[in-house]
Amino acid sequence: MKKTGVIFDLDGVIVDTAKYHFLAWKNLADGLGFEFTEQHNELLKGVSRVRSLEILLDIGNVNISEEKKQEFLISKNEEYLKFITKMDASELLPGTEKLLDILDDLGVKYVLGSASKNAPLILKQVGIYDRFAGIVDGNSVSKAKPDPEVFLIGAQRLGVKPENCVVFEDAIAGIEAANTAQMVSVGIGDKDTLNEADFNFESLTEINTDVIKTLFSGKKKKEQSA
Ligand code: B16
Ligand code: MG
Repeated sequence: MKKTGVIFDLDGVIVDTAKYHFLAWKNLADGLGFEFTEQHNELLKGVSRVRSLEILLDIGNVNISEEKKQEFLISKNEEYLKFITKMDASELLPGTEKLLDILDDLGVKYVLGSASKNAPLILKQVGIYDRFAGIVDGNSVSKAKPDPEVFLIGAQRLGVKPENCVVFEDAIAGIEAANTAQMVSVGIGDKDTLNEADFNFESLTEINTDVIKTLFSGKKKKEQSA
């Protein structure tokens, strides 16, 4: 049997940290005197911290020095950490642990492929850090999604060919990255938004052993329905 592996995105797939990013970014925008809404926050999903700040400053039409930007990146992360350090296993999104159990039973290894520099801390807080064969996060990559770098490094850590990797992602940029890496892309969330994915599910609760086998069959959704 071919060697297969799984790569998980973090925010939006395993945990919902977007709500904490929102509160921390909103705090910064409030201080700068402009409104930052939940709709604005959608633009930051799956995007790196630096790029998120640039988008936020554009929304507020704010021009500041590089030095000030560095200051804001630090203060936003300090605010975000106040929420993250209170997280526990109850914040795992439904179906996560069951899916990891299925993969363990099948002998399929999995790694994390996230833009977050806080990924190791978050996985420790929710109690699943030790289960991963590797962590590829915002500290290990030089190019952000939609560049495939994060997932290609993930495949290397797994020792699995890219085409035999399945990626679970909730962001358009992440699906694009997985597709460019020639991996099987699985969109978790709104299927209209993630219509470039090979397969779509509302949440990880829908993934059982049979589904996993289908994902690894290499037969993509679009080819199946053709
Ligand atoms: P940090 P993912 C992403 O996580 C978030 O979706 C995105 O909103 C955030 O800006 C990014 O991580 C960086 O996070 O500030 O903790 O380094 O979806 O790639 O797991
Ligand atoms: Mg995500």
